[in-house]
Amino acid sequence: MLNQEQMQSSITQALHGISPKEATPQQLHQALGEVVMAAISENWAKSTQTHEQTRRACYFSMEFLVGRAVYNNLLVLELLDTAKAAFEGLGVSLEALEDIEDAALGNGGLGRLAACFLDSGATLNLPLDGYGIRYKYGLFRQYFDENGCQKEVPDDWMRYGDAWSVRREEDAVLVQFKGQTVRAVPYDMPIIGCKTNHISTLRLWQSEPVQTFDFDLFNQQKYLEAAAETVYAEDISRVLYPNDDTWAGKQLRLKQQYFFCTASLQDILKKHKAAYGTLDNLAEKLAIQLNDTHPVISIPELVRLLMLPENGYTFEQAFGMVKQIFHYTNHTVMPEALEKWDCHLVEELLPEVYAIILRIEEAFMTEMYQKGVEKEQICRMQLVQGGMVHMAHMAVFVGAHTNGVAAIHTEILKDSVLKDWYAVYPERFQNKTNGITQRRWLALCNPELSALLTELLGSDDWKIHLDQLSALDHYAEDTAVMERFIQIKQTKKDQLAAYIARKEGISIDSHSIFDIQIKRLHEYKRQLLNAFSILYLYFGLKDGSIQAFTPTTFLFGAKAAPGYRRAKAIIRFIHEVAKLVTADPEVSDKIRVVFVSNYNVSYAEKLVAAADVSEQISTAGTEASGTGNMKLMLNGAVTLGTYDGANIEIVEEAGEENNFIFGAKVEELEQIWQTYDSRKIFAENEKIRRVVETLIDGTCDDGGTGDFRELYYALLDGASWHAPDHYYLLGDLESYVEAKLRCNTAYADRMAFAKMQWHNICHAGKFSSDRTIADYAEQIWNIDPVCL
Ligand code: 26Q
Repeated sequence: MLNQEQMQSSITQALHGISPKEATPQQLHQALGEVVMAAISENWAKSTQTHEQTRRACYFSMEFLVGRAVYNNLLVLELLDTAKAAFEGLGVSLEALEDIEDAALGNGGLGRLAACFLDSGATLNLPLDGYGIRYKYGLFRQYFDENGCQKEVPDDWMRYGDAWSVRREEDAVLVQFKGQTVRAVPYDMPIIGCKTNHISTLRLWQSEPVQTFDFDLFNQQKYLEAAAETVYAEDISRVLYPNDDTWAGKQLRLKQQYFFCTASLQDILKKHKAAYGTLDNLAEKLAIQLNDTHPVISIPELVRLLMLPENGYTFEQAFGMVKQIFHYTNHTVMPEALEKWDCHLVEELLPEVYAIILRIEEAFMTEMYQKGVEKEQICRMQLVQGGMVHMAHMAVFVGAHTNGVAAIHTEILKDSVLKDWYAVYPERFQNKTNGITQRRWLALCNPELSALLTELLGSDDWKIHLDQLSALDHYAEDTAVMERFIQIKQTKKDQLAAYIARKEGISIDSHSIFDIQIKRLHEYKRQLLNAFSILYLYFGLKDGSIQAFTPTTFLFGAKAAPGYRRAKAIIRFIHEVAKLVTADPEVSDKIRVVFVSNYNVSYAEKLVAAADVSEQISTAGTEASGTGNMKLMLNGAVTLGTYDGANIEIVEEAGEENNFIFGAKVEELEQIWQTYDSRKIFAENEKIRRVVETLIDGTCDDGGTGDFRELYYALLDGASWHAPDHYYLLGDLESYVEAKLRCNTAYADRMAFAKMQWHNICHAGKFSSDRTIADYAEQIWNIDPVCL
């Protein structure tokens, strides 16, 4: 493709006279981006054309958490070594690009999943493209003040340009709200397949004014007013909402949703007409996957567009097409996350769309009566209910398929959350267990382990066939190989320790166990349970009830939604625990606690590669799937977790004996809740009481805010919206600590522990997003690979 010399001279050219040694990392990045983008442009254009001329799938998502593009793109193009050499040839280092910011256009799991899916689609040669929003500000950057409180700063990720996007002025479309019209301008990012020439597209829409300036106002010297339209228009794609898993009925959020949905649909229809000269075969050529309910407004919008005079379909015709085109993925069972929009808000902003929603509701009622569904059940199922539009109901009713993201999650959908729907439309429900791309989450983040795997397999085909790792399972009995694995893990831990020393100013012992919990901060994910278990160990070590203990570093990485008080209180509490153990010479060589700041995709790449133990401790039945669990497994961490989400399938694949599973199961919890009394545990179990009391007895200081006391009462007395200890922390604490200690003891035999880790790596094949996407392609989208 490009050799070192060509790359070197192209970069020099792209620097436009700036000498490489004087160039900033951002300038080097920009230049390298230009060079690579030019090199792929032909394959990209060909792929785009092919997609437009075949049955294809579009992934609609409010979030694509792509992370840093530069290293990944070089990796899949097999240009990493070339680029390294070229940079060295110019007297600079490729590592300078470590300073390049992540594109954090997503919150967490759902957004990162969308990015992994596009990566897999490109690699599998599937005609699959992504559509979303080009937020000016992605997820906030996080730091902690001197008290361990989270502070947020805007993430101005394009400050120095955006080397991996192309603005496509010619594809801009208009978006109309009642009383406001804006222009949607697409920026395309290439999604480069691995070991193929195929390149897919992530098309992100940016909101701009139709007219930049009101010249009349300008001439009247009303300068602010003259520019007001610009400000209002740009508001729409200005910032990513930083909550995940809680819904708030904000008008701007609805505008964002409609903005990118209509822009994407208009774009798809335009391209379809150009390719086929008609929309009659639209349903034959198109599948749209809705990433949660966030893009569900697409459903009435597509009906509306098809009914426009220029397209000329009746409601019945349009609705018939739309029912075949859309498919819906559910990502959560938490009631507080379900999107319901106030009818007045929808009608006010989008009167024509609202009218279509009412017609869909009519069609729903007709169909239910036809099917003889009971009246009460129909009422529970209505799309419009209590003055709200229930987006999940619309998605299941109109969508051809509905899927959950792990086996247990799909079962929960079928027998509780969407039970009424499953009874009427059982054939619509499917499971698609999530996956992750092994390109970023092994090849890129762990080249040392990758090299070993490639050597043992005699090829690096595992990069596109992760199943092949199962052939390496027997090396668990090969001491020489295990010793090399242990050495590699040590290298990754050394590297992480060095990074943490530099970034956080904290030195950790890289020979201790690295026990890692990295994910968004949520009560249901139970970071507080982890903190409690650490305190339990701490007191046990101090009073001598725990004797043998391998030194462990407990690492946390998490962002809390800025308005989520309890989540922020938990962050502060963990900082307090960290202070407590660090300051105590009796234990500080046994336990260290570090909360890393600004956890993001690039940080995750370093953490997953270095982990020994993967904390996946959500209350059974709350985590739909989890995907971090898979990333850690693939890099040889054992799972310390509950029977929840994909953990269940992970231990099914890798063996319960190679992981540490604890806690109440979903079926058990149903019983337990009938009589659960956290106060009773608190009263009867002295050790648990000791731990929980640290919230209020002065051991940990919340700076007089009362935030820790609030956590304390939530556990013991509950609140108006939740029963006491709603996530069963006190109930699971003993069995959790027991599992943690078992894990700690197991590690003392480093060789035996390495074998467990190795088995996890070798059985991670199922969790490649290549498998997930091949299943979507075959069982939902009905699309085939393309040839260029
Ligand atoms: C909705 C309305 C208004 C504002 C924000 C939101 C919003 C945004 C993001 C609601 C939910 C999300 C994100 C949810 C999410 O990330 N869910 C996770 O999805 C992963 C991929 O399937 C799963 O692995 C996780 O278990 C699930 O929690």
